[in-house]
Amino acid sequence: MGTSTRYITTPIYYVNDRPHIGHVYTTTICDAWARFQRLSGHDVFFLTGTDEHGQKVEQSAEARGVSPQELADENSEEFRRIMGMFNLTNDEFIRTTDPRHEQQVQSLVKRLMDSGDVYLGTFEGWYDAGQEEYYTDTKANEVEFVSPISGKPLERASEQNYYFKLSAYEDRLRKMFDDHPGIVRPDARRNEVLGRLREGLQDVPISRTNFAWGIGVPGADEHVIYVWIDALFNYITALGLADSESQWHAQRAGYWPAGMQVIGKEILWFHAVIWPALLMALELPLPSCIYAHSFWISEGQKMSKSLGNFIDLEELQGYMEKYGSDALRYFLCTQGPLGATDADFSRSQFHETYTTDLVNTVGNCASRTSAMIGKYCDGLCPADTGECADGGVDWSDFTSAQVEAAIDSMERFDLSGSIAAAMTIVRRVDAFINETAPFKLAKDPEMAAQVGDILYRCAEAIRIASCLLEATMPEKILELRDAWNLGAPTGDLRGECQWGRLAAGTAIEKVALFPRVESE
Ligand code: ME8
Repeated sequence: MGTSTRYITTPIYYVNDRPHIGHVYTTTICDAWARFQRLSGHDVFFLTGTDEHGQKVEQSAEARGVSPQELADENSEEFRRIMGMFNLTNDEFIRTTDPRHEQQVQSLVKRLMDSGDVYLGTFEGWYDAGQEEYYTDTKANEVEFVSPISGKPLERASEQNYYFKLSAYEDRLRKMFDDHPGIVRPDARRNEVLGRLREGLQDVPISRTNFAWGIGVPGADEHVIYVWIDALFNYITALGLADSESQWHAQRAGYWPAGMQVIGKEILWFHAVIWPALLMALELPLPSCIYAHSFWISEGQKMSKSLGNFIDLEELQGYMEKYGSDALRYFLCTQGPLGATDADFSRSQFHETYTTDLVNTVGNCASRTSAMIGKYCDGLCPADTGECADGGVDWSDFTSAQVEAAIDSMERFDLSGSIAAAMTIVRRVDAFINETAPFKLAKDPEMAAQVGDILYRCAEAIRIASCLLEATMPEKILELRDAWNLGAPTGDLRGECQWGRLAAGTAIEKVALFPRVESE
């Protein structure tokens, strides 16, 4: 990726469910990435939203005695509420019931019909009428042609559907993975897709006739476009890509292709195979990266509806009230299931991370440094006279290596790696204070210049680390910026992180960023 525009997307969330930690997680990590790119001066477009069509929504609405649109309106609002609650800075919140999306989906499907990539085909199989479900021949044989649920015989039935010619893209998809191995990450996920790709691809039905809540197939209204096709298109309809007359198009078309499309691992196949094939069929460029993270589990257990153990918004709000919103963001970004393995959300782990990293490291280091500057330097940033022993560290080299590591990790969507580089700086400052003991030197007036030099290095290194941590903890770093008179971010992150930017004489106020919290 070069400089300039950066487009990042989350999945769009189903409105037949209540928002929970999974949705907050994906949106938060995307937010941290988006903020980091903005701090680096890039022109970012960050998209999230809700997936509102399909049979499940229709059924949930029916069960509640409301219309599907009413249900969608109500629950979409719940998801939109997350954005404010968790300090998320999405640039758009798309809804698939927005007519601007619906019209574009129809014109995209029309294009695919015109090019022959979507065709009307007939499907034949063994139908379980009670379940409205087809069985393959093998499966029907296994259940002896009787529905295991109702006990009634399966019927031989056929149905006409529109199909997407996925099979025609098998070779091009393989070539895509050869030419751009980083298009699906992490590696474990790419290998999973490659494994399935080797089994061959079949055309996929992309329309349904057994319910009505969806977007009609152009010219064949009794067919509703399959919710997954409708949903995948959100990533381009939000940019107005299929409506060149629209304002969305005028302002946003330039953001495509996306730099980062973040999803959970359960929807990998749709994003890593069907989505690129659709884009190929539409002759649109492919995203740079589809990143499929793993899952949060809760206190060692898989979260599921039947167990009722989803960490919900109320519980997350409880964490925010107790520890602060930035602490939750920090926990999600550093301890989350970003890689190929699941992560456990546990109270004790949360508390420990908060105490170790934020109270004892970042908070303590900033408060120690600012308190000493208050006490020994009248609250003004001392000048760097070059007198102090560096403690074996070339601070300029050391910090710039960490800055590069932090930026580089963020490019690869390695959020915890990026944060770890910033924390390496903070930990080094802590050790440096212990090694050089400015609080002891300060007892001797002759050592004033040395004390000043030590404290300059501490404050400057903390300032640089804070620039790198700002995307993850925007509120606390703003507090630090205010207390230390660091000004607003300039949009040149690398430049801001250059050693020596902190001017002597800057008023440094004492800060207490992360109060200690008692564990339960
Ligand atoms: O799948 N841990 O929507 P959805 C981490 N509408 N992340 C989790 C999670 C967990 N335990 N559970 C869910 C859909 N997520 C479709 C997507 S996109 C064109 C259509 C997150 O409401 C994760 O990002 O079920 C996952 O992919 C997403 O929520 C699924 O949300």
